[in-house]
Amino acid sequence: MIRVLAAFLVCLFFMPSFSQTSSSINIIPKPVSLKTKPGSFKVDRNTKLVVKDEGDRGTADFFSDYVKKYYGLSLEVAREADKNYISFATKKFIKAPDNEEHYTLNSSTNSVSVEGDSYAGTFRGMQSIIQLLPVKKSSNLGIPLVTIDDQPRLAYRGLMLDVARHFFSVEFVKKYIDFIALHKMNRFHWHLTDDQGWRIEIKKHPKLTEVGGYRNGTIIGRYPGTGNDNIRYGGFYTQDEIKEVVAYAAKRYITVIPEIEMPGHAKAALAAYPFLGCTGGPYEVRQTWAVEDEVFCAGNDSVFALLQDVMDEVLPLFPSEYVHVGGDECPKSRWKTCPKCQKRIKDENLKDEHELQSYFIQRMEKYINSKGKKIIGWDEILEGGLAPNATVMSWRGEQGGIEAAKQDHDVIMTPGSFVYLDHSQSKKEDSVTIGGYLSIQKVYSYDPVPKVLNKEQQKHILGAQGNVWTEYMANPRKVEYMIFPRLTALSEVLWSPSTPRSWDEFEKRLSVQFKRYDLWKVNYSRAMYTDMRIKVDKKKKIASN
Ligand code: TNX
Repeated sequence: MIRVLAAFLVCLFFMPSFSQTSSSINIIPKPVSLKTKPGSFKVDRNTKLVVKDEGDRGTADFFSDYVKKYYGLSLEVAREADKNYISFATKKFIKAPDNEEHYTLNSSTNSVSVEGDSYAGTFRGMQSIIQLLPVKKSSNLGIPLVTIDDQPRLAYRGLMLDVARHFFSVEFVKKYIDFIALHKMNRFHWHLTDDQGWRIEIKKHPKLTEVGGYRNGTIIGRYPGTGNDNIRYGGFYTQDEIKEVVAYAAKRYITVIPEIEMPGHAKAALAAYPFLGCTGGPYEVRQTWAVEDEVFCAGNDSVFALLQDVMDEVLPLFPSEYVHVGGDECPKSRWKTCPKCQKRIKDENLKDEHELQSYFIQRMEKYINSKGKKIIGWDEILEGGLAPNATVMSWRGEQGGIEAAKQDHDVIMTPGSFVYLDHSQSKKEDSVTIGGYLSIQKVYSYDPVPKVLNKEQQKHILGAQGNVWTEYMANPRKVEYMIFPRLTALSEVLWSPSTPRSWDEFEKRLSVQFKRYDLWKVNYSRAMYTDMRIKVDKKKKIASN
């Protein structure tokens, strides 16, 4: 007995205790090719971060900030070193590489080096080094010896945040962008306007934020609610703050795509400028959730003039080639009884209000295209005819995306049943959510490229995105809880080859990632384990009956 106990204690002592050894590499998303050797590289205070090209400086800075923040170690950046260094280098290409986020990573006892095909590739490779570090604060910072050759499967790997239903500070938005970066994702879709709030300063039309940025209360509980808190709520980002966020994201090779909703989800704008609606108001910024009947009037040219002014200020703030114009959930009831809208239908020879919606989007697309940018719209923009150059975000399942790809349009997949991170992640959720049930296993099982499309059509699937609608997320802790761990599963769906893929193998790496969440001090859901326990208990019960 004593011998058994002694053997157990010896085992415990030698157990890696969540630090990584060459036999347990837990990188998520899983690299395309990974080889390990015994041994490790030790990071210590004398380790230099070598950067030969100033373009890789930001990557070294991100790494040194991370090591300082989570392990309390300050590392110096240097031009060169002959031993004990981590180098970040980018290949110089004559022509643009096929997959610019490709990188290689090699570690030896002497050094660690990442080489990217582009600065972005080098940055993504640096994220793999981060994932090779121990998940507990430790003075022994070992990096296992590996050879990695890696690149993403999909070019568009996004996460959206709705800041209209609830407002989030610049500080949290930056943190959110870091979460995206830490998962090797590259798009931040910023849902900036909706019925419940207009969140971006427009200098020519200041009331959009002065009035549209605030509501006089919010419903309590799940829609339709048990009352209203009657507390004034709101906020907005100044254009300087927007620039700050865009620059912060760019340093992480993340593109920010703004969304300005039209013709529906516009009540906050109507409250600010009532002439924008069909009835002329008065309107209030919406205090409850669900779909709103009051929308932008499609028969009034002044509406288009104002929205063009908005675009004149929004487009230059975002280097993104895309602006998202919404297009979803636009009830047609007001248009049906609005003389101006009906006149427009007649004058433009439109069949019905669905075609009027297409007219609206196409007119805005023309303007946006003339400024050198492209539009993205939710899949409702297919109804009544797709705008000629539009990219479709398919959210009501995949059908809209499939249809758009067949019509030769680019597509971003965001189907509710796989990537809506506002849905419950447990059948017994302990806080209010919008409903539904989206387990992490289901997210992990997703393949954004539909098999019903042929090879050419599949090329139109740029990638996919997780959507975070915040009706029931009133603070950052709740957002963290809803995205973790499902975001981690999504990152692998987007980056790693679709085969082989095994939930059981992923789950082992994920259990280590949970420790990393602890290191980051983020809030996350453990529903995955409690739900499994419920399943096991149920099975046991059935077996014993
Ligand atoms: C539908 S997805 C919406 C949002 C809601 C969301 C809640 C989409 C284009 N529109 O306005 O917040 O459902 O899950």
